Amino acid sequence: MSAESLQEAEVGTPIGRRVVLGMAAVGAAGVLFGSRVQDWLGNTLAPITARDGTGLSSLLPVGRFRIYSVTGSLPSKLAADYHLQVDGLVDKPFTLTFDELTAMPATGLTADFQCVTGWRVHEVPWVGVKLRDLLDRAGVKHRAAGVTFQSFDGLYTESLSMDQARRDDVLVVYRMERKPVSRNHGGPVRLYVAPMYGYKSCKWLERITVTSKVVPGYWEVRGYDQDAWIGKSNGREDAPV
Ligand SMILES: Nc1nc2c(c(=O)[nH]1)N[C@H]1C(S)=C(S)[C@@H](COP(=O)(O)O)O[C@H]1N2
Ligand SMILES: [Mo]
Repeated sequence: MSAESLQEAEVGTPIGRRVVLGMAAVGAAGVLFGSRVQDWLGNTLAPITARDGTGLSSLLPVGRFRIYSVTGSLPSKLAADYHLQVDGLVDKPFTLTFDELTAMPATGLTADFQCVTGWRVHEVPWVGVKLRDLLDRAGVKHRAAGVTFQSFDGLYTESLSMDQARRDDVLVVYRMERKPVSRNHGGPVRLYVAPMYGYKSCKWLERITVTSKVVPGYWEVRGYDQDAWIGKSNGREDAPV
């Protein structure tokens, strides 16, 4: 797919001034809320919405998902201006344009998306490049043990162990629900970690860094589990989902 056709698809999502102001307020509340994440994990009686600390969704009704951004705003980047950097403990660090990324072998996967606060979107079609393929292209050094993801929102980070990062169902995604990944959903490129809660799926992805240890991400330093297996982490011991 060309960057031009994506640009066309990405325009036309105006966010009014009132909505932007509202999002800033929600974002600030979300940051405060984050420090109390352990409280709500123990409080199963609270309504889901009361535990939804980073949601912008009441302000942005956009289909089946809720839209999250810990910064309280939604960064924007055209596919034509996009770069993905892969670096750290690798033999050959590199940077890809959007077209170079989408020219790599693609993987499609239809799977659920679930936030740790309880909402779930069933059977989402995702298309992207296996994270493993990007790691192999860079040549991971033997002593590497973790992979960190950085967002061009300037704040959000996430991480996986090397074993988790090399799974078949961990994708660097540029299509979601049969469309280019929208700005709201972290476009032009986001991560999708199928077996884990949504906070692992870093939006507005711009950098993948191989590290000697697993470095806790934005929500991990605020109390979420590093290993975010759906139904088996963050205080939940459900049957397999
Ligand atoms: N950059 C960034 N990525 C992020 C988040 C965020 O706030 N900022 N929120 C995470 C959480 S908690 C969830 S559930 C999903 C939500 O994805 P969506 O906004 O596309 O529904 O994004 C994840 N990735
Ligand atoms: Mo989430």
